[in-house]
Amino acid sequence: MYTGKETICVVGLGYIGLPTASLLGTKGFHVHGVDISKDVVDIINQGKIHIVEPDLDILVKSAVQSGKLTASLQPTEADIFIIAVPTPFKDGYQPDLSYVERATRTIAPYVRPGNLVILESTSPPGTTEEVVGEQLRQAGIDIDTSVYVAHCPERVLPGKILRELIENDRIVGGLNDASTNKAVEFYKTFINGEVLATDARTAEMAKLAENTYRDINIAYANELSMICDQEGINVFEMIRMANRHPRVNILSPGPGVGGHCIAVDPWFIVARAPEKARLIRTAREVNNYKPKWVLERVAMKAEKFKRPVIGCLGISFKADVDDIRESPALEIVHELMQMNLGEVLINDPNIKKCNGLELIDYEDVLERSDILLLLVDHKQYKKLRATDLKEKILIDTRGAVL
Ligand code: SAJ
Repeated sequence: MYTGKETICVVGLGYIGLPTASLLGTKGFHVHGVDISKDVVDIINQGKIHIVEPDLDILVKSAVQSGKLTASLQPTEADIFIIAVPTPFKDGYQPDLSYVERATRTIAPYVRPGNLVILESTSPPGTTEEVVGEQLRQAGIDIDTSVYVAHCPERVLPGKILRELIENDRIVGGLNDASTNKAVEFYKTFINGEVLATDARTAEMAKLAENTYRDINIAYANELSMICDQEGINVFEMIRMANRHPRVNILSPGPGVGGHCIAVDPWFIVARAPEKARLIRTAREVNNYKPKWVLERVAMKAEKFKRPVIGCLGISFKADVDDIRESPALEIVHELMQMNLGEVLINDPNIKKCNGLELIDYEDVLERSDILLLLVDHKQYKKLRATDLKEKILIDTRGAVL
């Protein structure tokens, strides 16, 4: 039985690993976090954070100050190991599982009989067994009788991570029943949601299916937005109307789909079943096309000016975060600069620096732009009113301005 006083080694201190590690630290566990970046390790050991997420700073500070959370470049022995490293895709949209493989190899020398090893990274079906299990096996560990190995996909929404980490139901799937039971027991010590038991492959696929469900629904909204534009219909108003039907809930169009999850995970299904995953692939293609469509709109509007000032509002992948991974807004900004239609001004209230881009004050962008291109519905931008913009042209990809 887990008492809540065990030692836990969390590998990967990013958007999932750090909130999980600090939460467990404040729940009484002794947590040791591991990351390959010395900067990240140093920042955390000072009780500070390297990402933007509401209230995470308070949690990390409290866990570090109480001595329950430490970080380093190397793992330590522990009762439970949690792997929370990235699973991006590489060329040809094939899953890149090298981080999971490397993380497992790094912890293997520290894993002892009776330990529980959990993979939280979103992974294609079979990864827990074929990558984590296999690496442990190669290190001489008997994964059938000596240790417990399970997958428990993270499901938290950036921007609401701390609440969802506790409240969301969790799916737990072990490589065998004993592993499933052990992992279920662990999650029950700190989660208020239900902990649902299954096998590792089902847990892996369920997570991919959740994000793919959202991607397909956003693709529908994005496709509607392009059709409505052609028909002279305000898509946001139309969706508000349609959603008054009791069984309809159309999502919001935007400049495309970004982030390290929804824009990536459907490809893991396509990679496993390229012939069968036709709807899933098409939804990805629709969402990937949307930034190009937005750029065409900007180019059309720019024709009215000699050399317009184009003000871009937001570069993160979604509202109220600082995360730019796979951001369609950033893709659009980069492309706009290449197109050289005019002067490009950029603001993002959550980002001060971004590889070579100059970000300036929101007021400056508002003041100087001929065309305002709203790419992210950050809360600061939602206060804008169309009537305040006078003769400026507004391209509102998110329907944020009333
Ligand atoms: N988006 C739209 N329209 C919408 C909703 C989202 O264009 O109506 C865009 C966003 O702007 C963003 C992208 O989609 O560019 C993804 O944003 P998101 O808020 O839908 O999702 P993520 O990537 O922040 O988090 C998702 C969540 N998955 C689901 O909601 C099914 C989260 O629960 C997962 O834990 C996370 O992926 C993950 O880590 O896998």
